[in-house]
Amino acid sequence: MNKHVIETYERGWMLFSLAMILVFLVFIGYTLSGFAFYVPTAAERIDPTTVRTGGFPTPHVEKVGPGKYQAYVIAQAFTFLPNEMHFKVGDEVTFYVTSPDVQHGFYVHGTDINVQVIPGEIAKVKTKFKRPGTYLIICTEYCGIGHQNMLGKIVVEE
Ligand SMILES: [Cu+2]
Repeated sequence: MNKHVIETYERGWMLFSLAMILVFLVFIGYTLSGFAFYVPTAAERIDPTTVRTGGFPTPHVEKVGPGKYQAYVIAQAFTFLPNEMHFKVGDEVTFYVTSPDVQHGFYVHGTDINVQVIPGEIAKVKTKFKRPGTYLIICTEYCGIGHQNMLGKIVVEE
C-alpha cells in the first residue's frame, strides 16, 4: 500500500467516527428532550409540615368543567385521602398529590399514572378514564411498617 491509500482509509474511519458521535449526540438530545417533556414535574413546592394545616387544600375532588375534575390527594402513612374517588367514563382528571410525612408512590393500576410523592412537592398528573371499573391506587415506595396496606380505590362508572 502506498501512502495515499492509507490516508484515504484513515480518513474514512475518522469520518465514520465523527458521524457516529453526531448520531449519538442526536440520540442524547432526543432522550433529554423526551424526559424534560414527559416526566411529571413538581407543580409547586410547599412546606410539608403545613400540608394538614392549610398549606394544601383539604383532600377532595372538584368539578372544574364538563367532564373535567381536579383531585387533591394526600398520600400519608398509610393511606390516601380521599381513599375512594368516583368518576364516569371519559372524565379527565388532574391529580395533585403531596405527602406530609415520607416519600410515597401514587400508582393507579391499569392507567398511565405512576408518580413519586415527595414531601415538599406537589406532584401533578393528568389522565382520562377510558374504561369502567375499579382501579386500585397503590403506594409504590416503601414508606414504613404499614406500606403493604397503603391502598386506595378509584371507581369509574359508565
Ligand atoms: Cu406509602
